[in-house]
Amino acid sequence: MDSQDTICATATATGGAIAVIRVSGPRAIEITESIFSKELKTAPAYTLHLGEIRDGGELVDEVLVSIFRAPRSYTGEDGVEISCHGSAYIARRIVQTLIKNGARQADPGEFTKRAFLNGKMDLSQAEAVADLLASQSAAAHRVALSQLRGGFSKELADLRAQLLDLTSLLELELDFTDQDVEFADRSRLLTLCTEIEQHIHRLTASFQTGNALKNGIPVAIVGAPNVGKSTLLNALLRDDRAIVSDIQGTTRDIIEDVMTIQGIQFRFIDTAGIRSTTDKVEQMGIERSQKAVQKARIILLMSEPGVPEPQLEITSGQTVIHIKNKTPEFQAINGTGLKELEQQLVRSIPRVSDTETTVTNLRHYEALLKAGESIRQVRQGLEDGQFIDLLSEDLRQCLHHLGEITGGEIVTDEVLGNIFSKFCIGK
Ligand SMILES: Nc1nc2c(ncn2[C@@H]2O[C@H](COP(=O)(O)OP(=O)(O)O)[C@@H](O)[C@H]2O)c(=O)[nH]1
Ligand SMILES: [Mg+2]
Repeated sequence: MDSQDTICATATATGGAIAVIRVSGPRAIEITESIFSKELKTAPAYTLHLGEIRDGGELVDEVLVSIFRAPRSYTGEDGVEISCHGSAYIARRIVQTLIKNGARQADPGEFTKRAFLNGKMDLSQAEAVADLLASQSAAAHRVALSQLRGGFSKELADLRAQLLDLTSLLELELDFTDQDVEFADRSRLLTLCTEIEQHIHRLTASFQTGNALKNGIPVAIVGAPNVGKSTLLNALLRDDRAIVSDIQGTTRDIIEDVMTIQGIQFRFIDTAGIRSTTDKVEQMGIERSQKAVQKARIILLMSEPGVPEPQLEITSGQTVIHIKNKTPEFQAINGTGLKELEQQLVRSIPRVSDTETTVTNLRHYEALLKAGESIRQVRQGLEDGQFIDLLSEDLRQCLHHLGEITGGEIVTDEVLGNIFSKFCIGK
């Protein structure tokens, strides 16, 4: 990718009343002017211009052109946004005309990539742009927006400052070890180190919730055949999603769908009733159910009078909600008790704090795990009375992994490619 290129792409989805074509790069204004009915060269930043787009002699559309000038634009470059009538054909024609006149079709995420390369945002903020576009619930939206606005970046900068403090304290001691003097107070080093370790740990711990919020909290509905699992799924989804019948073994595969309750997205998973069976297909379904149960964050364990709950192995991060169906208190079939169940589901999810960072991105989580491991080694070394010079390498590693998140450290083209190729074209 040549950052000297001028790129263009349609930035809006098809089907709207207007479409917006984005142009960015050193020749953005000049190229647009060459197909526009008015002069734009001297147009000040943030002005709007009504005029016509022509392809050769042919009128394509009457449009509104907005002017942005470097560095005060999304990408940090000169930019133009052309609002035209919302026809996929018109938008395509305008992009083609721009290309004919010297622009290049943008790659997915290329506008945001340029914003990152030009220092308009760090890597974690660029990733938040994609999360924001994909957000399906109020909670996911809130986390993405906070990350986009630099909440996480600020926290990482604080951590970095603490680590640099620790480094200089260590180096101070290193200067004096030659003279056999124990200079810096090891307990002070240890306190600082433990604080950093705990801070990183809090961030990695938030990933479990963060990741679930982004993709929907997995909730498995489990119980013996015929207790009403599929009926409950349909009730929760307000939809006839799963087949309900009084024949045991009706649900043979897992069925899942998402539903947002009070701003939190849940991913409900109806499982095949767990029983011993000789039917090969049903047995496969039961095995899938067991896997789904292992991955679930919440388990709705269903029974009915006279039918016991199946025995399950529950792991520490899982919440179990017991439901006794076909009783006066709960009837999946007519929605009795459903509101209370939904309240219970919402209450079982830790509220996303507005002040504390919630990590939602796997790449960030992995970098934080590595940073946490490095700082643990430093702490261990301090406790064991290891030589200081052996610890500075681990400290450097810790800084390096934190730097990977914001892109402050050198990030490879492969990492960048991975991140931005997931964006849509025009973003
Ligand atoms: N009386 C009553 N019957 C129910 C209720 N929920 C489900 N059923 C019936 O129980 C049978 C099995 O339901 P289904 O949802 O297929 O159970 P699953 O095998 O656990 O998925 C069906 O005949 C349902 O109509 C309920 O709340 N009350
Ligand atoms: Mg079923």
